[in-house]
Amino acid sequence: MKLLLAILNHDDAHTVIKKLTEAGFPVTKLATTGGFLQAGNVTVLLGLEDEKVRDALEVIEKFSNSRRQIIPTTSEMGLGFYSAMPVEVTVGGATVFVLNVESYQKY
Ligand code: 2BA
Repeated sequence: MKLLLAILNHDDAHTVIKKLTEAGFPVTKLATTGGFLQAGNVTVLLGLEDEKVRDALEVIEKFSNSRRQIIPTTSEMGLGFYSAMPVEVTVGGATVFVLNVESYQKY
């Protein structure tokens, strides 16, 4: 058994979760925040049999899009003067970890 931990862009999360659920995958949604952008994203947990991992990854890949995002940053210009320096980063699609599950119990 595997645990998929997928970090999704906030704008894709609704569709990805809907498609995973429609395909019969159990999903738990967590509200999370990216450390770099300090912006909200969504992390989903899926526990599933090994042979279903590929199907779930296909759904996540299909409905996750990457985006260019410009963020303001500040840098020290000397003499205490700070200038706004916009930085462009590519966010996503999804960042997915596939973990081995040692044990799975329901009580
Ligand atoms: P954030 O940490 O907010 O990062 C958003 C995007 O900013 C990243 O997109 C990446 O393009 C860029 N970025 C991140 N750290 C950077 C740095 N030190 N310097 C320059 N640019 C940087 P993604 O790679 O697609 O990541 C999207 C979100 O997925 C991340 O949001 C974070 O919440 C999560 N994530 C990505 N890789 C991870 C990892 N190895 N472990 C845990 N979480 C991860």
